Amino acid sequence: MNVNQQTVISDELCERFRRARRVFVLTGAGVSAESGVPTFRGGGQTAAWKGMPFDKISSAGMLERNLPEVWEWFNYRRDVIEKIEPNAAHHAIARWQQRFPDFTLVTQNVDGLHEAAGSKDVIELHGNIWRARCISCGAKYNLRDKERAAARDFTCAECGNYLRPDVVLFGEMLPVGALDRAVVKAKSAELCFVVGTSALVYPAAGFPEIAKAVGAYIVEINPEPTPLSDLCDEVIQGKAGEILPLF
Ligand code: BV8
Repeated sequence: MNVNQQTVISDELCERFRRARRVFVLTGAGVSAESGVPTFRGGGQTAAWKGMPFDKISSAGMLERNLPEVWEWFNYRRDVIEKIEPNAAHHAIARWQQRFPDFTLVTQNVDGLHEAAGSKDVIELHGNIWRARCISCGAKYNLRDKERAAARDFTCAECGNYLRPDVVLFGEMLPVGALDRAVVKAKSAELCFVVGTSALVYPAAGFPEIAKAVGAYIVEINPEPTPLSDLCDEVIQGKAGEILPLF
């Protein structure tokens, strides 16, 4: 173990990390911050769009009232993140998946960077900004398809109705399969990492509480304290891209 690792990671956590079999990781926007993806809160910034706070433009109500405006917001964000690469935190988490027999990665992020770093079977709680779906027949479309995205062609090839971003907006239910899988895995976790989330959005922020209730060791990695910090067994104040590669 190098000196830096010793100053950052407790012996207890090192031993647990070495012995663990069932590991649960929850990530938020902070894990993509060092890649250059703007976070929503924290660091003195809040994402806003034409003066609207992001949880208003990214809401079920706005989608019903003004789908074109929601598309403009998501088109802007795809343009911002299109050339962004995964960072050392994403790569470290992808390596962990090979290390533990029962590894679960649950992300609140919609940027697709975990998959780009090689993580498999990622539970995307809030969907994916690179997918669109038809509001009536549910057909899905890949927005990395340059032509469709450039043409801003958001009509369904199957039924002709409108497409929407395949992302969970505020006030919308999470994908049932994703939610159920995450709950089952949180309930069997021995070691739970909470990386780069302000822990304000539910039900995602509830998973560490579920893991804690079954005796998992909870570790938070974030430069700033969060409402979850007091629940954690260990809080490592730092950047994900610097801390995770130390394990
Ligand atoms: C729902 C997609 C049922 C859109 C997003 C209790 C139970 C259930 C629901 C609720 C509840 N209380 C309130 C609700 C409603 C709401 C909610 O939670 N509101 C909060 C704000 C109070 N929840 C919902 O609506 C959810 N739906 O529960 O369905 C239902 C239905 C109807 C009515 C009631 C219930 C749906 C939530 C999903 C919303 N969609 N995203 C889009 O992307 O535009 S959520 C959005 O916030 C993003 O996905 C984001 O990931 C997520 C959470 O934010 P974070 O990821 O934590 O990011 P943030 O910027 O906040 O923080 C970054 C952190 O990183 C900071 O702490 C910072 O310090 C740290 N950081 C910075 N740099 C680094 C770093 N960390 C490490 N390294 C660094 N380098």
